[in-house]
Amino acid sequence: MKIESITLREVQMRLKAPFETSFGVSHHRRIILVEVIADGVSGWGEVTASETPGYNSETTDTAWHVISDFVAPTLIGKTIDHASDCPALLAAIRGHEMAKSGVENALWDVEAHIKGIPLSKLLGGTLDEVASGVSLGIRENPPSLVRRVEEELLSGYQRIKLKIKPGKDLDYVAAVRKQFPNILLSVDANSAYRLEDAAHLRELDQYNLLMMEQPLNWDDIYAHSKLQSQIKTAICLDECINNARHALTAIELKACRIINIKLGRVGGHSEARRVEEVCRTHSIPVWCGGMLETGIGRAHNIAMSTLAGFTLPGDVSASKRYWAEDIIEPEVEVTAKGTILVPKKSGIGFAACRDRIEKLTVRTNSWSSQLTAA
Ligand code: OSB
Ligand code: MG
Repeated sequence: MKIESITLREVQMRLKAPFETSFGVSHHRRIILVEVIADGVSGWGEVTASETPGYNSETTDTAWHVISDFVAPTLIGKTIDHASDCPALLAAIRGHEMAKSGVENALWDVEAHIKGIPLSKLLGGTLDEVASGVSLGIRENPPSLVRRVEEELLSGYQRIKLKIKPGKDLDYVAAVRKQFPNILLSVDANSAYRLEDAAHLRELDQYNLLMMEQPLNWDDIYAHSKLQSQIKTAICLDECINNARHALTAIELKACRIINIKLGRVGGHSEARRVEEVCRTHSIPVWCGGMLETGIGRAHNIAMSTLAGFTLPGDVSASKRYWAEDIIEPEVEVTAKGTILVPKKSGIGFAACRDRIEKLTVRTNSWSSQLTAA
């Protein structure tokens, strides 16, 4: 595959409803879409960085800078056999996994189109439908959260995850658990607690939670190993895991019993497959996390979730939960039993709506191999 052009577009999209986590409230998204053309075939990727560095250290603007000044100039004009050759070419760029992931994943879409197979198959996936759960933002009071949970359960979602932070935790979880004694329920703290809060977090043990996601510092695997030995609830690491080495470290330190894989956070499909393999080999279940993506990112998440290690429902839900109108055709839909059917068309299996993307675009940058040919 000769990488002939790379185009970045920043699209701005308003969320249907604000989404509150322990690190802030998100009302609208600034998302970078990546289109790569190789051997005349177009592929799409999405950069999952947030607008602020509250989840991890990347932002929409750091990703724009890193792709524009380092990733695109390195790749343009290069010929590679497989999208999986991409990480080696980008190895000199430290960190910035989300920036690299947006570009690498577009190449995976191209490769699947060239081969005429769904991306899920190119990745080695085996499932033809994936289990879907939802992540619910922090609410003003427990009763309003209980109402939201009920709506999502009626739509069929298989697992409910509640965002928590100090002061908005025990009462909320207790209210939901009381109303729904048997559902798969988990919590996500996005690094809002400290090891000194262990006794407080142990209170959550009584609610039979599937997991407690990323309670402690975003970059501290060791502290999670100390906490896991003090609580019964399984810890799931999100923010801490940027690659397969981190996953192995966390597993060997017994810092978690579950891992959430996010494509952007680990740098793209190549590394995500390695994380899945490490976890599967050590009998650690994985599931696909979400970053309030457009349909392009959702499509990549669906393809990844077909790998054998993804045995728990993910945070990949219907387009209409987030967007009045998504930028792909068809939109992502969820069945009454809470599953997403894996597309059988080639590539990501959803078409990017160019007209709509054009209307939402606020800036572009592009590279073409003709211009850089020596
Ligand atoms: O920690 O999983 C997270 C959204 C933004 C940043 C971090 C997280 C989330 C979510 C949303 O939980 C999941 C989704 O996209 O539905
Ligand atoms: Mg999380």
